[in-house]
Amino acid sequence: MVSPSTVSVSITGTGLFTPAESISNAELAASLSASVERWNGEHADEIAAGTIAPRDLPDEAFIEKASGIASRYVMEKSGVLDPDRMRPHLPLRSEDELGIQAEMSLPAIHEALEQAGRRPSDVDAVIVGCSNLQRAYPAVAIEIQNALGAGGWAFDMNVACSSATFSIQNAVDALRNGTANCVVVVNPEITSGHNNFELRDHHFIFGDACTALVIERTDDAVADRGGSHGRWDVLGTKLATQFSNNIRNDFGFLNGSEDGERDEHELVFRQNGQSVFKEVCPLVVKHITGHLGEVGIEATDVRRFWLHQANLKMNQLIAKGVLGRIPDADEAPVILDQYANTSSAGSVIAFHRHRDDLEAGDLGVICSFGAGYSVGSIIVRRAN
Ligand code: CO8
Repeated sequence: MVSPSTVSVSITGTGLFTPAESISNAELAASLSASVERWNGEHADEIAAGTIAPRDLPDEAFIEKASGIASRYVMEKSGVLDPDRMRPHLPLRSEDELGIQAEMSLPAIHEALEQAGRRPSDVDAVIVGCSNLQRAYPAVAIEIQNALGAGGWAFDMNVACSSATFSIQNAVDALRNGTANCVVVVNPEITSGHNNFELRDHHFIFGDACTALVIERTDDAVADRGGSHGRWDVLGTKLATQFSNNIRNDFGFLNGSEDGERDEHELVFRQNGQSVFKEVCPLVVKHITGHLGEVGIEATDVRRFWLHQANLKMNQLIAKGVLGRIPDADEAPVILDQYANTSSAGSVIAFHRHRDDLEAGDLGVICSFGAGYSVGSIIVRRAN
């Protein structure tokens, strides 16, 4: 019997769904400013008496300077920009209608399957990995499996921003163990549903998108051979977690049963951004350097890093720690200027959009990092 660890596995296709609507920093700052100014006006007496502090206004220029983000896509824009609402309008759907996360997953999956030269009926495993799921059950992955007409099994999983790389590891394990033959990993991130658009520290960070990958045993791959997207052999996967409260969202199934009052800001995304920046960067440098060492690859031999897309300076610092110098956009492509932080989808969007120019034999690293803390790296080599 072939040992599972010697079975070669490849990424044979990727897909991306980008929502139709986009919000610029200027639009976002204007809507939050209107909300803050009204709040300060309503509390003018207390502010004048010094019993409460005025709320600070957002600054459009700060956003791009601090993060590298210029705009973000969202599933629904008018609700996010409405100072009376500050969250998307997502019409309630009946049980007979396709759910919104399944709906955004299907185009991304179909694109990935087309690249892989596969039909939906070839799929025998679907893993949904994303930072927030629209319901407890039935699993969104099973709904997608049904809508695709796929066989096998499906499940949902959540490791926040690292959900895609952790899903890829699960797919690779299933293929090596022989429990699946053609796995779809899909990351439907509707971050606008659980971002906090009411606080200037958080309102600009996230955007919506969905990515998909098809992963198969290398010997089974039919896409190719020499197609512009290439077959990408997985040389190694490595995951790590380390507990931290610096990125949290306490929304959950037990909220209704909890005795005691919660601050409503605890039930959406919140973080201590500076601490995350300081603590996660060295963690990721150590992780990638260690993983490359285990696989026997010099960092300088890596042609491209498709890093998690949260903050431009963070990515430059991480790549500098690994390479010894700040990389150019060709070595570590940036998509967060246009997409913002799309949680688990970010590094896969970078891989999807910036890999066709690489040549057979070129090496790359897909790497995610975020809440948990969690870090995941996938080392790949272009095969054709
Ligand atoms: N406009 C004007 N001023 C602002 C704004 C704004 N929009 N935002 C903050 N400021 C102010 C602050 O209030 C602060 O003011 P003061 O000095 O008076 O207190 C000042 O600017 C400086 O603020 P910071 O110190 O916070 O600024 P930084 O330079 O640290 O930049 C960043 C903030 C950009 C957030 C930066 O810290 C960062 O990117 N850190 C890394 C964060 C990160 O990678 N997090 C990972 C999160 S992703 C994840 O894992 C969660 C997945 C779940 C998905 C959730 C979807 C909703």
